[in-house]
Parts: sequence; C-alpha cells; structure tokens
Amino acid sequence: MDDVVKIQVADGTAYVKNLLYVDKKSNYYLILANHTTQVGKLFWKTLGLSSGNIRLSKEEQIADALKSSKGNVNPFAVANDTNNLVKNIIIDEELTKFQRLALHPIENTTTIEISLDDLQNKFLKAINRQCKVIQLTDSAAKQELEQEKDQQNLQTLAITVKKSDFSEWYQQVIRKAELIEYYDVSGCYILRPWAYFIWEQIQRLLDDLIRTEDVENTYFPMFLSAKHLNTEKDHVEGFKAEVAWVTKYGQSDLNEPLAIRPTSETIMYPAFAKWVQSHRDLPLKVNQWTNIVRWEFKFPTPFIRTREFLWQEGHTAHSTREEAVKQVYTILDFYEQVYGELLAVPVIKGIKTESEKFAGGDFTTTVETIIPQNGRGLQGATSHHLGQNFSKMFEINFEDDKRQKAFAWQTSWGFTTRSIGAMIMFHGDDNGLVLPPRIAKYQIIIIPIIHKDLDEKQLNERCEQIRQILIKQKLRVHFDNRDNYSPGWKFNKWEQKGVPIRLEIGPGEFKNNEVRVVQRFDNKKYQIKIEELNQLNQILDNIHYAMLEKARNELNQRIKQADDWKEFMTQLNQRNTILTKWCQREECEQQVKKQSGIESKEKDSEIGGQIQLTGSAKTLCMPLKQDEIKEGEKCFHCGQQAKRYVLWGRSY
Ligand code: 87F
Repeated sequence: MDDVVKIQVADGTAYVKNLLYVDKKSNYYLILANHTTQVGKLFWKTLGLSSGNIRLSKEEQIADALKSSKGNVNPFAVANDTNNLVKNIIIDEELTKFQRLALHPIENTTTIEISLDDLQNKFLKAINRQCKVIQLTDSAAKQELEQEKDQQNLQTLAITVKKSDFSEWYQQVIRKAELIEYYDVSGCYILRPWAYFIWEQIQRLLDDLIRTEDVENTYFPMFLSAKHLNTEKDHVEGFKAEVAWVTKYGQSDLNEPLAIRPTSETIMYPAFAKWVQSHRDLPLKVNQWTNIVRWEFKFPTPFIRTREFLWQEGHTAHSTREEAVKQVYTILDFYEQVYGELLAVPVIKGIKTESEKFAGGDFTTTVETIIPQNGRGLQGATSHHLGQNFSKMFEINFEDDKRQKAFAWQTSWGFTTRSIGAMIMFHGDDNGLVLPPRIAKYQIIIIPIIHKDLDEKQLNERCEQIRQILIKQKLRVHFDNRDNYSPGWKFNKWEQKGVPIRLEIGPGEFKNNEVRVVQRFDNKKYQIKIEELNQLNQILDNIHYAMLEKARNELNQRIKQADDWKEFMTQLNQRNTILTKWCQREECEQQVKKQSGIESKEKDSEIGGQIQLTGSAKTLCMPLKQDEIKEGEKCFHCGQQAKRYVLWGRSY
C-alpha cells in the first residue's frame, strides 16, 4: 500500500514513502516519510488536528488534489494543486539525517534523487509552498506531548503560597509532598508511604532507646467497657466528651457499648494488678505502638490534631518513688533525643503546671517546642509521674522486702505522630517540604540530565553505578530514570518532597567523573568527584546538625522575657512566647489566661484558615533549666513572691 520504490540506493540516500491524507473538510496533507518510519497517529495532535478525522486519500481524491493516481503520489505533483487543497506538506524528521531522498517523480517505475535542501529551497519555493519537518512516530509525539504536559504540571505542581501564609502553606505542603491524602471521615487522614516512613524511623530509634531501659512491647485490646473506663472516674471526667463508642454490630445493638481506647491506663492496669504480687515482680515496664481515637471538636489539622493518631504509650510500675521519678526523666531525655537527633527539632524540657498536668498523675514532664512562623507553643510529648494514684485505684500492690503491703509507683508516657507535624512546620520552606536526612525515605535523588552530546544509555549506566556506590554506603538513594519527565520537572518534584540531596549528572559531570550536589535545605550547589562520594554520609550528617542549629536559633528568637504585664502583652502580640518569673499560683495562671485573651490582638485571627487557634496565652511549661529565683523577686503578673520561671504562649 505504501508507495515504496524497491530499488537499491546508495548509502546516505533515504527512500521515501509518500502518503496523501485528507480530512472531513477535504483538506489534504502530504507526508514524506522515511520508509522505515512507523507513521503514528499522535503527531496529528502537534498540528492541532485529530487523527480520528483523517484518512488516507482514495484514488478519486488523489486525482482531485494532485491530478495524479494511486502509486504516483509525490511532492512534485503538488505543482498541480492549483486550488490549494494541500494544506500541509509534512517531512519526516528522520529524512534530515540523509544526504539525498529517493523519490519517484511520475510513476513508481522511475526514481530520482534529490537533497532535502533542494526539495525545500528549489522546488517547493518555486511553486510557492512550504513544508513542516516533524517527528512522525508515536513515541516521539508522545514525548513531545508529555513535555508539554510536564510544563503544565510544573505550574499546577508548585506551591502557590509562601510560608508566611502559614495555614494554606501547610495544607499544600503535606499534599504536594505526598505525605497525606484526605479521607472522608473528618479529622482522619491517610498517611502515605513518604510520611509513614518517617514514623517508622521514629519507631526504630525510640524503640531501641526504651529497650535499653528493659521496656517490653506488648499489645492490649483496643476496646474497653464502660465499667472499665469508669474505674478511674476523676482522670476520665475531663476527657469524657472525646471518647468514641461502638454501639452496634450489624443491625443489632451491643448489650454493652464498647469504648475505643483514647489511652490505655484503664485497659492495662487491671492486668498490672494481677502481674504484680511481690517486689520481685517490679519494675514492670511495658509499651505498645498503636493507634488511638479521641473525638476532638477543635478544628483538625493533619498530624497536629487528628481524631485517630499513632503513638507509643509506655507504662511502668516501680517499688520506690525515686525509681519511678528517674524513669520519668530518662524517658523525657529519650523524647528530646528523638526530636533533636532524628527530626532536627529543638525542644524545651519542662514540667507542666498543676492545671496543665495530666489530672490522673502527680506531675507531668513535657518536651515543648515553639513553631517559629507563628510563635505557637506545641506540646511535643509527655512523661508522667503517676505516683500511687492509679495503683491505689486498681490495687496494684506488692509485698515489700519487709512483708509489708505497698502500692506501686507508676509512670506513663507517650510520643505521637504529631511530632511529624512539628518537623514539617520547622523545616519546610516556600518550595515545600525539607526533610532532615535521618528521616528521609530517599536521602539522595540521582537525576540524569539528558543532552544531545551524551549517549543516554551510557549516562544511565553511570547513574546506576553511582547508585550502587551509595547503596554500599548504606545511604537511601533513588535513581529517577523516568524518561517521560524532564529534569526540570524532577527537580521540582523531589524538592517539594524534601529530599536532602540531589545529584545531577549532565554532560560536564559525565566527562569529568563528577556529580553536581544540590542541598535542599540551603540550596548550596557544588561538584564532587566520583571517588569522593564517600563524603556524602558526612555531608548528610552536617546537614542534619545545620538544620537543628538553624531551628534552635529560630526557636530561641521566639522566647522573650517580660517583667510586667505591658511587656508581656507586647511580646505576645508580636507572636512570641514569654518567659516570666511566676508565683506558681493557679489563680494567677487563670487570670493571665483570661486577661491575655481579652487583650489579645490575635484573637481568633486564624479562624477561617485551617488552623483554628485562640488568642489567650497559657503556660507551656516550667523549663527544667532555669535560674534560681531569689527572695524578693516578684511574679510578673500579681507581684507576689516569685517561685519559678514559667514559659507562656499561645499554643496548638
Ligand atoms: C481522652 C479521652 C479519655 C488524654 C484522653 O499522656 C482519656 C484521655 O487519659 C486521657 N486524653 N488522656 C491523658 C493521657 C495520659 C497518658 N497516657 C499514657 C499520656 C501518655 C500515654
């Protein structure tokens, strides 16, 4: 069917098939293609046409347009097209690679050779026609169309707001970095692999740390009966509204509704009572990694405040108070370590005030952080000393070495997926997520820069070699060798996903046995030799500490001191937290909370955004590290004798 002339031609000569197409409006298109070219359908799109409307011409149509016949279609016949029916003369780009084209001018029994240049600039010019040189194969057209789509994607892909538009920015970052997918139950979110990997890294480190304290992992059921839940009425009272219940199975009502664990004290401690008989059964230390459900009514924010979240909860029982207290602080140090060493988030260790502590316990220690962008305090994790409150209620008692009955001293502590939210808020920038290296699923992304002077296969082999070298160094590395995305698109994508280091390999790097290193967090760019790739571990470590240092400076800038109410409110309204001397009286604390709410310029300012926050300041913690307060030094608010420094702030 193709008008191919089966004759021998010299090297450098292409033999050409001539194809005349026609659309529904009787516009004709003449295609000159190399005989080996698979003429596809997609290239019509690049001419703004649809292949569905286009057919090969029939005998009468060929006669009509070119005054020629089947088997005799050729560009010279266009001279006969006096009515300008041929709209386009399309030359296969392949033909530009040959010196001469073999064509049959009158009939397919004779052949002439002509250069493409002569055809274009002598013949076609003479009859006042032009032609278009395009790629005719589907794969070529596909690439071109993909690249067009790429460009469009680049637009829609980019984060459309700056970090200063914080709520909107946060929502965009978590979606575009592929951390979160939305779900149709309010307050519940899908953690995508990019986010879940971070949680796995947290689990790994924290699990290793608590094992050094002989804590054992367990699993307790997620349901609890109303009777169970109410064993310890006081501590539950304030949380009651948040407990979710299962009341049905199939179409029937359950005899007794079951609560879904919001925390597991009342699930675990009846078992503790059975397991603890003598002082030899102590200490008892268990932990579980689970989900929990708290039906919050405040506005949900992915990671930060969700109705279901993941955590670990640790529970220990000891024979002495000192031992339990020591446990509380050891765990608090572990929490600080996870934040600092893994998430590169600085925290302040402290003790909660009486009104902010866990009501069921004796005292609550906490790691608090401050989100630099808005100066909001964020409780990072808590470690409680429960005293003997629960052991008395659940009868967790033992015979001490003098055969006296004694109640156990307990601790409980929890670390949640909220920590991931803090990390995103600290490190993300206008271009998206910035991951500290130790939690990044890919620490390094390799991107080849395809170039016409560079053999693609060789380039890919080089990239693969580099990947192998890095894998041997236990680095988490990915080679993005997709050929349907441009390097620019890839840069963008991996930048948004926060990959700490990008390695680019283009013609220059290839030739010089180098790679170009681009650091995500400070955009630093430099070349390193392939033999120096073993430096990357150190470079990633340096990045981690540089990120932590930067974050710590930003946090410190959000802590101001105030000696009186006026200074306090000024600092609060400038989005700072405030460290003050304080009398440590609950009444004074409540007054500050109330009054700061009334006088607050920020009140409800972020309602309508995604993150709803109030304007009043509360106590975040009394930092463990603080100066001593001397006799005569006064509380900043009420003027009574101060006892401790306390950190105040608006909070999440
Ligand atoms: C919500 C509903 C019911 C917090 C709740 O911090 C009960 C509770 O007891 C509740 N929200 N809490 C306090 C949890 C205390 C404690 N539990 C072990 C922790 C760490 C892990």
